[in-house]
Amino acid sequence: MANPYNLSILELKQKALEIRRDIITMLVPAKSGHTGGPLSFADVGTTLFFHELTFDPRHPKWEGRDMWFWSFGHVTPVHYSLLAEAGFFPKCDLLKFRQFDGHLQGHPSSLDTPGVEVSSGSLGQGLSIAVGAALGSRLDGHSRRIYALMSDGEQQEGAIWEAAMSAGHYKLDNLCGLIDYNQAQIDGRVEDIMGISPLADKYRAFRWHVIEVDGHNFEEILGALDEARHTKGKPTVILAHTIMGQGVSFMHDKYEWHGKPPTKEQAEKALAELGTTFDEWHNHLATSTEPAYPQKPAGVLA
Ligand SMILES: Cc1ncc(C[n+]2csc(CCOP(=O)(O)OP(=O)(O)O)c2C)c(N)n1
Repeated sequence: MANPYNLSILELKQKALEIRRDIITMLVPAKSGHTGGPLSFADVGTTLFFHELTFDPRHPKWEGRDMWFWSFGHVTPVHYSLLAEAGFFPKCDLLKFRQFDGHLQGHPSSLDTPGVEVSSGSLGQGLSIAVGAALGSRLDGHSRRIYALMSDGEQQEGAIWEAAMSAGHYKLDNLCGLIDYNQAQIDGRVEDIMGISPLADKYRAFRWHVIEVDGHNFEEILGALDEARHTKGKPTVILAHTIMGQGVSFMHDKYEWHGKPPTKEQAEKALAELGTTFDEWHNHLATSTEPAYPQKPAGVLA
């Protein structure tokens, strides 16, 4: 089992930059959608898709794949960009985000989009689904790993804690939770709206192994994913400390960017900071009409 890209840290940094360019560019024609959370999760997401997960984009339902359940559904700009960059569909599709003639809905739909394991948007459900998949995989004797991608705001949902209790009780060491801990949510700071700290202690009390990392430091993210894979007898959760809007100075740590897209002018400013222009990156996406398949597919074609 291996990731089909297996990028180096230098390559991961470049890919994360491209993911941020995709996010900003696709939000302009959409005229709606989320910007802040996708930018904060871009580095963790890139590490997962381009170093950690086992999958074959030619065969999204390949039996040998790892499974990732995207519980905070609203961050579709980063979710779809990762899937497109990884080859699940052509990158030009990103320009049809949230439009009637595209397959990329505002919140992810497993019926419409290859690589979306489960539809989401209603916060707090992904960990329960992941626990079921982890138990099922264990029953089947399958060695795949299960990843539950969550946000900090959604830790306020009660269902998370029933699922966390089950995962600890059943010692699901094939399960890894990742939390985008950017301290921001839809209308303010998480600690002001409904405090979730001490989050690490809470998960430890529910019998999880807890790792805290700087979610913009690739060495730390890689180290944590490796440690999670080697942790036996309990599930692992990685608290990735991130910054809302990371990569764009005027969005940095501003919860106001939770759920609005940039205007064309704001996108130009953001893309200049990301080393390109709107026209250049839009043209790059528009002309990428074939899926970017990996040179070494992990799956059935290997
Ligand atoms: C069950 C449920 N309640 C409320 C919402 C509305 N909602 C959408 S995003 C969001 C904030 C969640 O916080 P977080 O995911 O940490 O936000 P981000 O870091 O992306 O700003 C809320 C309350 C929802 N999608 N689902």
